[in-house]
This record gives sequence, C-alpha cells and structure tokens, in this order.
Amino acid sequence: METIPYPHYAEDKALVKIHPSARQLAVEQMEFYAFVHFTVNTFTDREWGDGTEPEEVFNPTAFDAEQWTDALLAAGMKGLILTCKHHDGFCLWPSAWTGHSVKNSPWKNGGGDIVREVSDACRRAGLKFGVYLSPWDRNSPFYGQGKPYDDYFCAQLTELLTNYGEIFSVWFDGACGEGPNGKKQVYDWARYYALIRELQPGAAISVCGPDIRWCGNEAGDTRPSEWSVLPTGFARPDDVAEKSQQEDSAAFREKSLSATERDLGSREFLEGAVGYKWSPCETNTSIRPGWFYHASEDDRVRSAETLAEIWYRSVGGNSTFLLNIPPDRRGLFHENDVRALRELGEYLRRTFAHNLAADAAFTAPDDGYHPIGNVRENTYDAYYKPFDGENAVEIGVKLPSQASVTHVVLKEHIPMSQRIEAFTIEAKTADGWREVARGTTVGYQKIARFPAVTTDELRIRITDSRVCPVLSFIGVY
Ligand code: FUL
Repeated sequence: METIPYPHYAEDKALVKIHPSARQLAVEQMEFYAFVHFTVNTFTDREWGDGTEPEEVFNPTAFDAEQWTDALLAAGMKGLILTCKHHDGFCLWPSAWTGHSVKNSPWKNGGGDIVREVSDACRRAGLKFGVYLSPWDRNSPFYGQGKPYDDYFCAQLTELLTNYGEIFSVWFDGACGEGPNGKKQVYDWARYYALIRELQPGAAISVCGPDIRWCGNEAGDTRPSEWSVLPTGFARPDDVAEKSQQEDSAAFREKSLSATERDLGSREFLEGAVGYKWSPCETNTSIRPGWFYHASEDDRVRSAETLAEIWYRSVGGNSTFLLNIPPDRRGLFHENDVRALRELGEYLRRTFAHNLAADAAFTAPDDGYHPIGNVRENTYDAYYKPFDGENAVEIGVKLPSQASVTHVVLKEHIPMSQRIEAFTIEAKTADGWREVARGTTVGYQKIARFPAVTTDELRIRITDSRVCPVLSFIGVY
C-alpha cells in the first residue's frame, strides 16, 4: 500500500510504522457521508428482494437527485454511496450484461440511468460518489457457478468504475442469505480488488475489503475506545515458547478478529499479534428502522438529537459515520428525513461555528521542532510533537477572555499513527481547576462534550501514549 506524501515522515518512520494509506485518509477526512438504498424493494415494500421482481415495478414518479444532494449538504455530509445493485440483482444503471435493470423499467421509458443522475448531482454539489455493488445476486443465473459469476461481477464493476467519474468507495456487503442448500459462490476477491485498484486507484474498498472496517453492528453503536491499528493475526500458542502453553492457549482462543468484538486494539489485545494494519472504523446505520423505504416507517425517522448522539460517538470517536437515507416511491427523500437532516446540520454548524482556540495562547513541553501553535490549524501540514520518549504531556490553553465552553476537539497527526491511550481535560473555574472530560483513544478525532463551564483557561493532559503523542489540531467551542 502506498504511503501518503508527508514532509516530516522519515524521522519517525522507524518509531510508528502503521499509518493510513492516502485512500484511507481521504475517507477518514470525509467524516460524515450518506448511504442511499434504492431498488425494486422500494416499490415492493421489502428489505431483501428475491430477484424475481419484474422490472416494471421500478417506477419512481418524481425522482430528483438534486433533492437528495441538497439534503445531504444541509446535514453537512461529504459524499454518497448508492446501492447500484442490491441482493435482488436489479441494476440502477443500464448494464450491458443483464436485462434486469432500469432499461427494462417504465421509468423514463427505459432510457434512464439512476447512477448517472446521482453521480452527476454529487459532482455538481461537491460531494464524493461511491458505489455499493452486492456480491450476493439472487437474480443472476451465473451466481453459484464460480468463474462465470466472477466474470459477470467484474464486467459490472468495470461499467461502474469507468463510466461515472471518480469513485471514493467501493462498498462490498458480506450478506448472503443462501441457506445450507442454497447456491454457493466462492468470490474471487483478489480479482475484484485488483480490478478496482487498476480502474480507480484512489477508491477505498470498504467492509469486505482491505481499506475501511465495518463497525460490527447496524444500530449506530460505537466502542468507547476505537483503535485504527489492528492486528493482522495472532501467533499460535505453540509459537510462543517462553510462556506456559496452557495459559496461552486459553488467552489466544479468546481473541478474535471478528468485527463485532468490543476491543480490537488495546495493548492487551495486541499481545501476540504477528503484524499490524491500519484499519479505520466506519459506523453505518439507517435514519429509519429499515434500509429501504417503507411508508409505515414515516413516523419512525430518527430525530436530529438521536442522529447527533451517533455523530458525536462516531465522528467524535475515531470513526466515520455512514448514514442511510432511503428514497421513497417518488424517488425523493421523505419530508421527515429531510427535516431531521437539516436540523442536524443546523445544530452542528451552530455548535462548531467559532473555535475559541484559534486566538488562544498555547503552552506545551519540548515543542521546539514542532511547536504547539501548529494545532491552531486543522491540517496535516504541521503538528505538535514533544521529544521522543515523552509519553505524557500537559498542554495549556489560555483563551483571550472568559467564555462558556462545551466542547474540546482533539486530533492526532495520524500520518504518524495512533498513539494516545488516555487523556483528561480540566478547566479553571471560579472555584479552581475542575476536570470536565476524560477519555481513552483519540486517533483521527475525539470530540469531548461536557456541561457548559465558564473559563478562560484549559489544561489538556495526555496521560498515556504508546510513543510520544503527536497532535495536528485542538479546537475549543
Ligand atoms: C446488509 C444488507 O443485507 C442490508 O440489506 C443492507 O444493505 C446493509 C447495509 O447491509 O448486510
């Protein structure tokens, strides 16, 4: 995997080797983006189609991709991933390789292309565009035949990756509902990945792929300590000679790299790892109970408050946030969903409108080479770094005047890996210093939120770090 161009990297290369690739970093910096689930299911009121749906059912009456992108911009999102083909096999673009697509639907008399209109609208809106192509295909006669299906799948991938401009994410779903007597297709993942790297080298391959990790649930749940440096695997107990065999067997058996594990990166968990990889988390969930639109769920749209909670825990907890909004039978986001997105965006813009730290005076130990003032700018071009070996530091933030403070944003300089394991934040109040927040991992970004405190001085204590902490940004709101 290529490294990202980064001016001071060489000096720390030996120290912390695990860091994001350019395509991983690009997705991490997007922070908040949309999933859009749209297919025949929208019209049949189902969550999983079985592939026998006639093309005639797909007929949105007022489809307008710009209505989607307007709503995403209002929420503060940076991109959109469209289900170009879900498990039912129906293609939202006129694929040359199947008749099961928009071209045989009544929509625009078969002359339409949803992928075209959505990708164009995204580019006009400045949003990045990504594709979901379900490996499990319940319509294709090739499914279960091995290479013929891989050929079909790669032909469709090629259409999507060559005709619709730049793609930021190719999202592969692991779901397959074929039972024990169902069709068995062994996917040629290596071939799919090689094709994507060739046609869209900047695209991340997400979930069933090497670049972006599924968070492990579909409810919007997050981990209190989210790590991006994960083990690639564990040594077998009999490889570890110096420890008692029995002890090790038990310990290693308990360790699993399953996406649903609560701990995937603590020091304890990493013990016995045979290698490490950068594996950033993506939290994906839907604004409604289902992934597809159902009129019966119109009054079960998550509120802006609920969405903000998930946003804080994901975007503010070293994960990206992929939020699904399903269009209705008109081909529009429902008014209730649009309202929740707008209210969320308004709340976030209001809350983070003014960074009090932009005009603050900072103090920090040993910042000769990489001064603490660098954290005023939210960029990876410069950073604060103390001397090697200083794994605990106290950073002082003196605000220009007394202010009511509710948030502190911390960002590690992740081109030099994820290092921080524990921190506390204190504020100087009329009654003396008071701890306002405490946490563990920081990584791409930690947003500490606390009840309003009136203060003109903060102390950020990094109390534990794997190697000396390196920070690219500190914000106070
Ligand atoms: C799951 C699928 O089965 C759902 O329909 C949905 O697409 C979700 C994002 O992933 O595995």
